[in-house]
Amino acid sequence: MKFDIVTIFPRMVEAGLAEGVVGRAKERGTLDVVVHNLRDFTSDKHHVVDDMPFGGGPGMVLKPEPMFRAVEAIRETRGAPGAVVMTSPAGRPFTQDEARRLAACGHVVLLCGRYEGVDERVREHLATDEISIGDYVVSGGELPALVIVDAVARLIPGVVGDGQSVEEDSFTRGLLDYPHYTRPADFRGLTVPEVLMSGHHGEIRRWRRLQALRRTLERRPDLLESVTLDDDERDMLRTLVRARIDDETQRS
Ligand code: 9D3
Repeated sequence: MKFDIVTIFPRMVEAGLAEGVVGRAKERGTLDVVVHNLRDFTSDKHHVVDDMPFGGGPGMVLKPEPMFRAVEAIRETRGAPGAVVMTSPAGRPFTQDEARRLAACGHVVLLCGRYEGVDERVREHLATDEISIGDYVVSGGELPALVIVDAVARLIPGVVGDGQSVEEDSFTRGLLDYPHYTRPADFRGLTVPEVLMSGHHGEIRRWRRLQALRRTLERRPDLLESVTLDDDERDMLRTLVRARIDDETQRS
């Protein structure tokens, strides 16, 4: 999988790519990531990347020329990308489905926005996609780009090691994760659910599925709309819903 990231803060992006799962995949060559300094694609003496907005108003706007020149250079040296993603608070929300789609592209260019915005012609004629990582404000597209690279990279075979499972990831399944425990079995009087110490693997699997369903029902009931459950799980969910209704009846 190839990524090219265009930014005015290349060191910030490099730092985020150096560690963990992504850092190791880069070292092994499973991931090929190049970070480009937007300033390198300016043609003026002072390497200016931004300018005042036409029509007036606060803040500065990233100029179109350096972005276009950066993507043209990437096309020539690295080949034609499958997607040119602009990070933007006005983009489509990033989801696991979107991560899967980008992973299938093979080569993704990420353009990091900054200041008040990016010239609209970049959005219209250079980017193929415009993506937001959620409804909160961060200072620029660098952290969002790192989030996108991480989520997409995890889906590439060989990026996530044996120890960690992509298949069992909560969003792969569509449910929230079940609770985890490790030693000691008694920590300051706080104990571990008996079933996990029982060695009954069938019962443990069932308990975990029940806990995952309970958590999802409590915290993210919206996820239950689009999840596929087997007969057993549907039964568990019905029981959980009934228990909650009973609770409520008792309280009122
Ligand atoms: C005044 C309107 N602001 C838009 C909400 C201006 C503005 C704030 C922050 C413009 C750009 C930014 C920088 N943020 C991003 O570039 C960004 C972002 C985000 O802030 N939240 C979620 N996803 C993303 S992707 C890129």
